[in-house]
Amino acid sequence: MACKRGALIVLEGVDRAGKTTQCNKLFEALQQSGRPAEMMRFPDRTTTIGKLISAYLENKSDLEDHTVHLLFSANRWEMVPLMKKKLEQGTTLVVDRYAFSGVAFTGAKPGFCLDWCKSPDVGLPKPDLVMFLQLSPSEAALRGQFGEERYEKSDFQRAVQNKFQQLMKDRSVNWQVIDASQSVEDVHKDIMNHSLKAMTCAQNQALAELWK
Ligand code: ADP
Ligand code: 2DT
Repeated sequence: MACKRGALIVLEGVDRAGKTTQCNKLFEALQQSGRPAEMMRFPDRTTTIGKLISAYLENKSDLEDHTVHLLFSANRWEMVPLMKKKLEQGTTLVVDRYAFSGVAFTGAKPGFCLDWCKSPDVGLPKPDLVMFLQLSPSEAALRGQFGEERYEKSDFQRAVQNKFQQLMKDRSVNWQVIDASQSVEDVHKDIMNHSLKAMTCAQNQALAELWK
């Protein structure tokens, strides 16, 4: 029999919720317990498409809103063959942002509906678990100022948070809300518990397609 597949685990949340901190901790904990794991993040700024996105986020270039949305999606699709290969080999992927950030950020711009925003990502590998790190804007502010990048403004972040709330109503996705105001260790414990469960379920299920 082929080896059991790895799980696709995504962390989402507002700016400074602790996504990167927790992706690192989950990845390390899985590796240390002998479970094959790798980390990924979107946007992946290292590819040709990712470099266009990075320049846009750093305000070094301007791109039309639909165009940049499609580039973010293309930046995920270009990784799909590698993601599928790793998952089939039994490696669990811990992913910092995915299509949900894509929809929430573009959907927060005027004139965009969620259905249009979702469509280019329909059919991507469906995560076995999406954890939303929930943190209020006031608590996020205690963790430092916004950086200099394009979307790092409080009004826009509030609109993004609303879009995430809409996306989380979708029961076809395994959303788990995590209280990100806890200590780093306590957040990690919650994340580890949900992840181990999802990894066990994933072993006996074929990889599904997102929003299909
Ligand atoms: P994100 O990737 O969601 O933007 P980061 O992991 O980069 O968030 O964390 C943002 C800041 O908050 C960092 O300075 C990090 O050390 C700090 N931080 C992360 N998690 C916690 C926590 N649970 N409690 C307090 N500070 C935290
Ligand atoms: P970080 O690299 O700091 O996470 O910021 N974004 C992300 C989108 O607008 N669309 C997407 O599809 C994705 C994955 C969120 C990246 C910024 O880009 C936004 C913040």
